[in-house]
Amino acid sequence: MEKSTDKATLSAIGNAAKSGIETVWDRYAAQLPQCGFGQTGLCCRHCLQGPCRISPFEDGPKTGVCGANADVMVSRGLSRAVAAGTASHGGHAKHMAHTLLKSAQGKAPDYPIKDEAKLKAVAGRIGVSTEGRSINEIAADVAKMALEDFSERESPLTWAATTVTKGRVDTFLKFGVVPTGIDSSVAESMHRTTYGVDSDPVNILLGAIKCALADYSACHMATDIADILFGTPTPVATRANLGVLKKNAVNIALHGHNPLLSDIVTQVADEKGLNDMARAAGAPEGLNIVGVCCTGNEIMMRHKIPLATSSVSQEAAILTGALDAMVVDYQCIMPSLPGIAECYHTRLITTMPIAKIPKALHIEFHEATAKESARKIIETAINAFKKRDPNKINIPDVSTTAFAGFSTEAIVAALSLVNKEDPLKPLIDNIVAGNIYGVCLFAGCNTVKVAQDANYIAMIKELAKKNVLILATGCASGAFARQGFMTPEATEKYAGPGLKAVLTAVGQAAGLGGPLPLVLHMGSCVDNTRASDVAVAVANKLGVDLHMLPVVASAPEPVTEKAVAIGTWAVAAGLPTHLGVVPPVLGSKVVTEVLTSAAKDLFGGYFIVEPDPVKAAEKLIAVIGERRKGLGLSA
Ligand code: BF8
Ligand code: SF4
Repeated sequence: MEKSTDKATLSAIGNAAKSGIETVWDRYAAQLPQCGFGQTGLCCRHCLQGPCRISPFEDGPKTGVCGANADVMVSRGLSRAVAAGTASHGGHAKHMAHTLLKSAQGKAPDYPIKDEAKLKAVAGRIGVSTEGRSINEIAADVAKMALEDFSERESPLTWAATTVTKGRVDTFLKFGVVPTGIDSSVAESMHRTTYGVDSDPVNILLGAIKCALADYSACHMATDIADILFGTPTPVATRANLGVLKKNAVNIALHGHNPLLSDIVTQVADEKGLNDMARAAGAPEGLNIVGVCCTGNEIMMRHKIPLATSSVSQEAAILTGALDAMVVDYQCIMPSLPGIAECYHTRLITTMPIAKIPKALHIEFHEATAKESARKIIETAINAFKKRDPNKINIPDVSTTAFAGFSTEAIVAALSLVNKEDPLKPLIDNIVAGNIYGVCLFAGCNTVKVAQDANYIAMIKELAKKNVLILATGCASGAFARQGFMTPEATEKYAGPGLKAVLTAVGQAAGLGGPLPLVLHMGSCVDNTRASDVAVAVANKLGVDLHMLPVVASAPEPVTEKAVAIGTWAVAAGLPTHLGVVPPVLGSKVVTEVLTSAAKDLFGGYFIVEPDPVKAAEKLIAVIGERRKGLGLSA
């Protein structure tokens, strides 16, 4: 099977093969054929009487030992995946909220509030008064309200209730899926899916949706606080792919998710002393910070840091032989990394107490002494550089320009150059006129189950041709960045005439002298909420609800439980949501039917599972057409 469409990744895997180093693709091959029970969701290990499996054939068992049938097993499994995703985004958001509080209390001096306007905007939205109060007083109240969203409360979560349309809130109330606590939603999901609790598959799925809405709240909170502490992104030009590693610099990759670590390391890497130290160690170009995965998106948008790679190809950064340290926090970090680093001089540095990996070097990162920890990390990388083996260095000469940093605020600012009084009007007018046929948000990961980036490339070409505006986050951003789709040239090459005209008009108003890039990079996975903010603003302005908009989402190469949680809240938000990999639900007719059809009657959104990318694009275009007709627009 083809492993990747990306030349740089293939070159790095080639290095691995020559040196006898195993990569994710070799480990996948060793797993084949994967278990059919697991693939269809028909196994359960929720109690010690198991594991139980249900036979998809006539003659095998139709229930587990306790009597759980296929529908119960599959819905419980899916619900637990959503809960795990929510716990991850919740952990990230809570970490941010605690740091904001410490910042406000003067206990985290390395985290001053950078974006006071964003702080005041968030405060205004959630009802924290700003009149005559100091920034730290406001920040402390915002942080406390954020922390209150984690435990069980009587009213809906602040970060859910204040960020969606009134219509959505009513729908969520009607179906009893309003979350009342982020952590408590995770706990409730674990409770109701343990041995002998919820055995009604539809009720279990509604529970999963409630938990997914808690995930949404956590994502939105994480984005808000990241902007408050580190600045709201504005468009920047940088580069992407492994060619951003430099032979003559100390290369440090920041990998994981939370900007609490990566932003500080990036800031400290600008210090002259550390760059002098790198030069004295024999690296004439000093320090070179690069990003990997979502934290890579965070520092790409805020600091123009180039994105080396992402997701399924994370090992490739080490396989260049030129990476001196890979610094990680949490989530999506393959446990294989230290084993690969060991074949080179690379130091794999873990930083979080909940995310250690044997054989990695652990330098614990504390908010109170953040910059000090960051300096120690960088010094470790410089020392590792001295041990580089020149014979092992093989950096693929592959990288491309990528424009990033299209936050909601940046998009509104660009549109206001076209219409100052009413920035959303040009966007809406062009949707109405059909110059923008619809909008597709690409999110999620790369998986070993698809040749890396292949689905993204095939889908974007089809959608752009039909004038669909493309937004991207997470490793979808990584894919489009390294494949050259985040450039004005891609707009010229692939956009249909209507879309090209709009992107050119806005790009020229913004002084770019050409079109905006074909893909608007909205950030990391938690930043999917930036895209939903744009959709909410448009819906509110049109006086309709989200499920009526010609807006769709796609995760063409999904991997993680976080992606499952995000996909589930996208459906609850009313978006038709495409998955390019079949999730483990086919063992249950009820669950499959609810996710792909009945959900539409309840929420307007539903899953479209289609592994063929061209067919998937056609289906999304057809759905956009239906939505347009529903609004009385030309289809
Ligand atoms: O949160 S897209 S592989 S890095 S899960 Fe992970 Fe998937 Fe990448 Fe970011 Ni999102
Ligand atoms: Fe088997 Fe039921 Fe236990 Fe699951 S909960 S392992 S189906 S007995």
